[in-house]
Amino acid sequence: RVRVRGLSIFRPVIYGNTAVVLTEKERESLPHQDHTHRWTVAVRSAASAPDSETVGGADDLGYFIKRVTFKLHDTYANPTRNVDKAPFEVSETGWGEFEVQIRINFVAESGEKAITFYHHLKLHPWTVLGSGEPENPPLDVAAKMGPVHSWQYDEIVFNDPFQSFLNILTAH
Ligand code: SLL
Repeated sequence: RVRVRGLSIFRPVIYGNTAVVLTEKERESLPHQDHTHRWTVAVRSAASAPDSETVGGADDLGYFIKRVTFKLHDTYANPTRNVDKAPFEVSETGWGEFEVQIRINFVAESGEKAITFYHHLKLHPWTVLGSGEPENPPLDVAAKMGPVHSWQYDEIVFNDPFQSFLNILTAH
């Protein structure tokens, strides 16, 4: 296996979450009635043109990512969620914000070690109300403000990649 010395190649990604306030009806139909939000945490390509359905490109990371492990807060049942194909995302309901550990494993041909991102799951928007200080508005106000989005851009860099992995990367 031959490394291409001196070469760096990167793939741009975004990772983060969207969240919406549950309606009264949705809350009543859930096993956990204290849950207030539905959210999706995801890793997506930043290379493809965004479409109207999703932020970023949902489906084109699978050629170099083998698995994404989302480690949720311990209050969730089975907090370690493995996703083995695109779209690399987890959707849940809940009531609180917490830090999600996002571990990315690359395809075996890459010979690359896993990398880890951390994302603060964002549920509550900020507004400036009467007091003049930024604050999280009450749920009914937040519901009218629409979905919360919290995304970060990053570039996954591969240094001295194996020739075979470079071929995979550049074929896409
Ligand atoms: C907080 N430090 O106190 C955070 C913890 C935990 C969020 C937030 C649902 C868990 C379940 C859930 O939203 N956990 O399924 O009951 O704000």
